[in-house]
Amino acid sequence: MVQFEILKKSSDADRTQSKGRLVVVSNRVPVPTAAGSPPPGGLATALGAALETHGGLWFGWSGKICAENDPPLQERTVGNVDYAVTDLSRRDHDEYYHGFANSALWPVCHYRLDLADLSRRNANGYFRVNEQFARRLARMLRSDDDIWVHDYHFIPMAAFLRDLGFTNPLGFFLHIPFPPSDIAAAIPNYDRILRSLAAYDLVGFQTPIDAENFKGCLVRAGVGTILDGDWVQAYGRKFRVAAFPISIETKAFAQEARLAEKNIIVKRTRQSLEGHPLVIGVDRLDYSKGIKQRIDSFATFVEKSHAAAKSRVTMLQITPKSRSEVSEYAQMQRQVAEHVGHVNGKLGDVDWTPVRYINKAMSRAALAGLYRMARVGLVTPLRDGMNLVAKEYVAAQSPEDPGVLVLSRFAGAAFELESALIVNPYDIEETAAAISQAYEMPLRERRDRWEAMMSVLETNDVDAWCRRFLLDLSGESADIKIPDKPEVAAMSEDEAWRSTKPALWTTIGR
Ligand code: ADQ
Repeated sequence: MVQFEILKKSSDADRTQSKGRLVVVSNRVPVPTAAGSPPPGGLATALGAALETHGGLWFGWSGKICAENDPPLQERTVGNVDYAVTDLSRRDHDEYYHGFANSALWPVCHYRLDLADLSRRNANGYFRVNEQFARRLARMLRSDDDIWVHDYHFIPMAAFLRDLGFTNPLGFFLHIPFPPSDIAAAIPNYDRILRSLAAYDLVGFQTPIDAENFKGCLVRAGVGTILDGDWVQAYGRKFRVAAFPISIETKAFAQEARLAEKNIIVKRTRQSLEGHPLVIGVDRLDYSKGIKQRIDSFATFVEKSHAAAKSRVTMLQITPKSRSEVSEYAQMQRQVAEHVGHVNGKLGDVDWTPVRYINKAMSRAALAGLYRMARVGLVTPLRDGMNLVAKEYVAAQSPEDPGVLVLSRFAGAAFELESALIVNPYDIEETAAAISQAYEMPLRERRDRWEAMMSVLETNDVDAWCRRFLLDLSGESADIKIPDKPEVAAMSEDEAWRSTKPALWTTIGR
């Protein structure tokens, strides 16, 4: 066992900054390769920049499966950043990644108990792999490191590190939603999951509702007390719980969209449309994204709107396949493809395919250009932590002639992008009406709505998100003395919405 006492404080020579290093733990790690890597996404760029500034270590899974049971650590240093990754054995991959993370935590956190594998079969694998990762990480940690763990794959990381003697500031950010207690309690080993989250100093969620849901879980389980501000006391520890809405590289994405006219995919799409208007949807293939309902809403819009049918509006749904090894995903792929065929058969003509459905990943430049070309952006997940596509669509628009975002109220992005047309994605008629409103919206209103959303994205870009989390993490520790306060009941979902974003609350009613 690695004991804290044997970990030396790093010498001044070890440190590139006056502060300690930043250590990021995430399931996938964008290790730069000698051959050159594909351009990283916004999150990787922001975290990479923070790591480069502080000096740091990025640790996680390599994304590969290997035949060995105890695969070695693969390390690489680029600039100021050390990367350390490990493969997973087939058994670990099946139990930890596909089994518990993607077949239990993912569906439950997206409010889909009907799709969750709620047996305890894979839970042991999940905790076992987390312990292995924690032990490996422990060997590389210094006492002055700040550690930032990402997402549902690594919830137990802090608890294992605490067991190994680490008292470092430990932060956690959940990229996906956190459901209310009556749903969350279905997670196998629920109490251990709550206890594991309580081992962090700062637990970050995408929205205030997710944060309130987590606090509500602690209170309902009788293990936690809500203190003043963001403070919570549970399982004998005091820690903070807060919302940190993730964002995109707003300026860079807008710039990419401005330059994308020349992109070959964008050119080919424009030519093929022959001047007909475009509606766009972009998502990983996942049941949380509401793709089938979206296609139904678009079809209803086309059926009801004479103008839309006459102008031969086209919906482009770009959906790279994901997690095909999980049976729900393979089944969904078949269902969506069949459904698109059915809609096109019913509504299309010899020279018009109303829905173009593409299972391809695209470059960021191509996506940016396609977003900009689309008169309406359809982002209608049934449940989503944030949904960066919504933010990318807004950032990509032309200020002179912006398109309109139709956004699910169940996407975390709805908290910030109040000027989108907010819809209930389960309500096909309502969403179809919103598409129609977007399609016909006058320029003045389109500009007003876009300017309001863009100003939010310019203030809260991914760098601001990253800075805010790290400042909050480094400015506190479980040792800080805070006065005990009487328990405050967790807010209800309605109260949380109203207290945080009154304007959105009224918008949703439309
Ligand atoms: P995701 O579920 O993957 O992320 P999202 O936030 O929309 O969802 O991010 C998807 C990203 O993939 C976007 O940057 C998008 O551009 C890109 N993408 C989608 N389709 C693509 C395609 N065909 N080709 C290339 N790129 C494509 C999880 C959570 C979200 C949360 C994010 C970040 O589920 O709720 O917003 O993490 O925290």
